[in-house]
Amino acid sequence: VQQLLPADAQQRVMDQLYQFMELEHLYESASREVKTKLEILDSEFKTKYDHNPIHHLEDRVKSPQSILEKLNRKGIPFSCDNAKRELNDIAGVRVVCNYIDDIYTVADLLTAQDDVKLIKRKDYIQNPKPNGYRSLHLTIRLPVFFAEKEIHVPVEIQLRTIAMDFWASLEHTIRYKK
Ligand code: 0O2
Repeated sequence: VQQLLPADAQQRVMDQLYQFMELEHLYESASREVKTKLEILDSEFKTKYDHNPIHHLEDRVKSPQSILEKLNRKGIPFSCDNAKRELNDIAGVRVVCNYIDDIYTVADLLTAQDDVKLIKRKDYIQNPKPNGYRSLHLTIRLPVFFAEKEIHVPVEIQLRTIAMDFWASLEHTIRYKK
């Protein structure tokens, strides 16, 4: 960067990089909060009923490339501020459950918590997509406490059974290969 760019451009690149690191930390922190809530629910069920509703959890923060593509699709200029303002799926948690009933139990218990605000709910289990995709999608917003501020961060949660997850992974691979 030092050799190729003039000083002011270098500074802009460094500012962007720093903003992206902050953004990544913000959404990773929110994912961790959500995963902890889910792990607590799961372990409570194990203790009380000898049953784990959750088979496993996965999480990811959208890559800069995916953020760029999604903003482009929406016709919005690429910036961290625009990404934070316009995208609710930068942080994503996938909850793979054992049974369909577990999905709705976990979703209801999570969204009933005082600090969790439900923004959007799409039920692709009751109403599968034409290609057969099934999952329950929730977009929630929850507070994350940092040294100097509290930020309410959106997280997209996909809940599905092991079978639905297997199907979605295969379909995703086939679509990607095409
Ligand atoms: P990635 O890399 O998985 O994050 P909206 O956000 O409401 O404006 P969008 O993004 O179409 O519109 O929302 P939707 O329908 O809730 O889908 C969001 C995510 O669900 C996708 O994220 C996929 O992860 C998953 N998904 C949705 N439809 C399908 C499908 O037909 N097949 C598979 N395998 N997954 C699906 P991204 O952003 O596409 O990518």
